[in-house]
Amino acid sequence: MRVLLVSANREHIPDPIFPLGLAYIAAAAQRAGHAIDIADLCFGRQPVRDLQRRIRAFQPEVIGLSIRNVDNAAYPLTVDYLPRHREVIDAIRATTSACVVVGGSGFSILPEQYMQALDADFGIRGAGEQAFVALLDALAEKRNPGNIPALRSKHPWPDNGQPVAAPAVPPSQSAESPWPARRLFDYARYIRRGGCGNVQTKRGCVFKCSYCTYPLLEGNRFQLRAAADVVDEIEALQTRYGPHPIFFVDSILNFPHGHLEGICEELLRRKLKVRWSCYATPVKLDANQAQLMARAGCEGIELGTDAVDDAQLERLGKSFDADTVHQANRHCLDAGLRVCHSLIFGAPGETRVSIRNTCRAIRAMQPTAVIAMTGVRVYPGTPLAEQLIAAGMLSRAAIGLAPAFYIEPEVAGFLPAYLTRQARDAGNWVLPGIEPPLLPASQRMLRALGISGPLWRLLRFSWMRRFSRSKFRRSTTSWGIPNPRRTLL
Ligand code: B12
Ligand code: SF4
Repeated sequence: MRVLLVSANREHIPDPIFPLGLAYIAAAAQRAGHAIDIADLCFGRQPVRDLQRRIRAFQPEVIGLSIRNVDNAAYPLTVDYLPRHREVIDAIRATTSACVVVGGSGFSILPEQYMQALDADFGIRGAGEQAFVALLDALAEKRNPGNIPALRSKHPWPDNGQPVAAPAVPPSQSAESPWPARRLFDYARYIRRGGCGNVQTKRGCVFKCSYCTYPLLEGNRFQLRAAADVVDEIEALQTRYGPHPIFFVDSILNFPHGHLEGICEELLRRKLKVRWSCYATPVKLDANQAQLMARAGCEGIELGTDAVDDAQLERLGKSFDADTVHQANRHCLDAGLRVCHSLIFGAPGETRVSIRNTCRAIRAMQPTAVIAMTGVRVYPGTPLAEQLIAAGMLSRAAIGLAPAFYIEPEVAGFLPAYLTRQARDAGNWVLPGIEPPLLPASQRMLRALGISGPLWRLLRFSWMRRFSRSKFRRSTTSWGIPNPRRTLL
């Protein structure tokens, strides 16, 4: 079949992100023998018109639309991407009668709601490689695709009715899975404009943090790739596109123990000089692990700390305590790694005391940077959503397309001003919901100067701190509109 794959993401903040998921889908569909073309809406001046031109030229039978983000997950400056996704679907419908299949992490968080809002023909929840190919094959043969796990459909099937909507089945991520088909995209432009490429070494997460969607999106067990296969992919990327930093998109790279170590040792064995960064958990992040990461080219890690107060960590369902955070932070700084702590303030049970404890502890740890969220985004299917529903604070129907946030009422009035003061005093804090980190123009300028890798690393320099305070903070993102439609629970 002729299949046009469309990446709808136009967000450039904190960086334009290469659509890795869609590149996996492209590779799988191409390997299955389908003719693939790509429309990436990230960079064009008139992306929707470009898309229509591409549709007219390629005449696709199927359009696969990738929706990565539903909103920017930040409060109070929430940016909702749904109107732009609707604009894309409307343009597709106005140009072609091709069948539209929607997927991606954004879609997968709210599949039923998105099916309705976008009036798509099909949707695929979770990992899409196998399901998309199975659907294409069925459409090509004009037969009922049967019980494709994770499939959502608008159409009743002529023979035996609707396919059964089974829960998403975790993807197979074996060494035999084709690597993402980056050559069909302008990957080099993402390196130039976004400062890094991206690679996935595993899927899933076994932890159960109360608010987190990652286990729902990727499965609650790990599916690991072999270290040699991961490093082959990195090596091929460096050869084809020249040396460039890599962000590992895994939920957390340093767990389970041994996986990251295997990749680092393989990078060292091949003497591959590549700078990389990742998300990590403080769990079992000891001196050996930090030193190995630093030797293997790691330039910075984003620690999913959330809080540095034992009671609050427990309420968030974290699997570590404040002491573990302190130790992990020390091991990383001692090893020469840059550390960015991600924090969430205002989750259920938060008090002024727990907020102050976290802020005091973070100050003492002297990390490179801090990204602090005001309030917690409530996603359907998470333990947090279930907890709020059970407590009668939220109805299931209320977690819909309008982004929903929770801020503990006791601290709701106090939090924004307090965090703003903390950020101003420290200089290396980013508050995405209050003061978005960068203006698109400033970020473009830094990239044009040849600065690559995560930009939060620069917050260790006083010039960057001054620059970011005076020039970077403005209430906008590159293509979203601050949205009053969000709900505060
Ligand atoms: C790594 C990551 C980042 C990194 C990316 C670094 C990099 N260079 O790649 C950073 C930190 C920069 C980042 C930033 C942001 N992120 Co982010 N990120 C992730 C994360 C952990 C992994 C994304 C990824 O690459 N996955 C690997 C690929 C292979 O998987 P995938 O894209 O899901 O694709 C699979 C399926 O979705 C499906 N699929 C994809 N497309 C299609 C299309 C079709 C047709 C089909 C059938 C299937 C299909 O098949 C694919 C292969 O199996 C996800 C959470 C997660 N676990 O998914 C959040 C996530 C995508 N991010 C999210 C958000 C909100 C953001 C930000 C807006 C945050 C902010 N305020 O700054 C920004 C936006 C940046 C931008 N320009 O878009 C949200 C999106 C949900 C939402 N609320 O909208 C997620 C889901 C996390 C969450 N809160 O739940 N992010
Ligand atoms: S916050 Fe991190 S460790 Fe916790 S469930 Fe999500 S991905 Fe896993």
